Amino acid sequence: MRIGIVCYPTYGGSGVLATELGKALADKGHMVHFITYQQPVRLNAFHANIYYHEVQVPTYPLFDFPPYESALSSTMVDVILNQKLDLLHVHYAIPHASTAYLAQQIVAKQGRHIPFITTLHGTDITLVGKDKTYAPVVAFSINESDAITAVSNNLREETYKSFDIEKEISVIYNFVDTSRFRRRELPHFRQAIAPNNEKILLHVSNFRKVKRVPDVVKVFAKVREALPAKLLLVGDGPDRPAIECMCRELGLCDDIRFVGKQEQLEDVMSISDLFLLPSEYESFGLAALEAMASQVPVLSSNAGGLPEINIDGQTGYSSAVGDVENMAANAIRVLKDEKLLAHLRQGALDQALRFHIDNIIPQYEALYDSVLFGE
Ligand code: GMT
Repeated sequence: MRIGIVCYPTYGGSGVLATELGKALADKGHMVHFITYQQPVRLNAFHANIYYHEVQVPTYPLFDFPPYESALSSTMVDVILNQKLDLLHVHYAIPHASTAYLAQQIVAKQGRHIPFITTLHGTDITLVGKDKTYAPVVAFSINESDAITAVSNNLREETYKSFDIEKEISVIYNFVDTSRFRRRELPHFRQAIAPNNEKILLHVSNFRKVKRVPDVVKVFAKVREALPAKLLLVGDGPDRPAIECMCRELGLCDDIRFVGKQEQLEDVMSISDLFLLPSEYESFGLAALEAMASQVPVLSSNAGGLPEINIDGQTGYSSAVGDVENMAANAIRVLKDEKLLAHLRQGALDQALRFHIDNIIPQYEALYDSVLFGE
């Protein structure tokens, strides 16, 4: 098939997932055309079946807000017609579903039918999407999609609760490439971070309010009182300056390391002992799944789709949102008990294998077939 993929090309989970999906489809012989405003971060090697089409957004003195959506729809039209795409798969509803709808209408005038599939990822529904500034366009364009998928049951339910959706939303879970995310011994790296064999806790996010990064630091402060430990904070975002202040105020600067955005996430995961994800909401929690594949147990909140991924007592533990005491108690218990840590490590790996890329890609291919051929 000739598949157009539209996504955010940044470090966010939806862009990562869309890029990994495109790479896997290309490996299976499909022609994949990425249409984005910059090269997706995980699209970092040449592949004969992958094409990248950059959306150019010209500036003009009249534009306080250059019309990105129009540029994106026009680029979609160009790629659909010139690359003879069979279908479009757009990730994150805003604005990709409405721009796909517009492109579909434009090429229809030229006698071409192009179906589009919308994959809902999380805040496109639960936070930004249902804001009344966007809601009518989001609801309309989801309903106009030829197929709709959500990355967890929880997100599917949230979408039906938030919008008047007339169509079936299929759940296709996110996936992980367990040959890339697997635990490897990296003694030099580990030694550099934890020279006295301290336990290593890890958090990866875009440092937005919904991630509750202050809870990560509060949990770590309690762990640090109980045992020698280091905290790695991966990623960047609006809350980072406040978190840096918090570390200074708590006198934890020597034990907390901000490592910024990381491409070699699998290495960071390989040296970690526990992954912390105390989010206010998480449709899925892709980074938690990547941690599990690296045999890192997860301590998460029980918000959104997280209980579908992180099974309490098997792959880690889950706590109520904001229950820092409970999360810290779990962390201390796990880190002090090597047997329990080993049990959770194995549980995490077993769970990650259920979300193995090879189990999920055929579900997308079957969906494409059903959209194109009604099978
Ligand atoms: O909302 C975000 O944090 C960004 C968004 C994205 O586009 O990366 O993340 C969402 O999609 C990911 C991939 O499906 C999920 O793993 C995240 O749980 C989800 N984030 C939220 O629901 C907050």
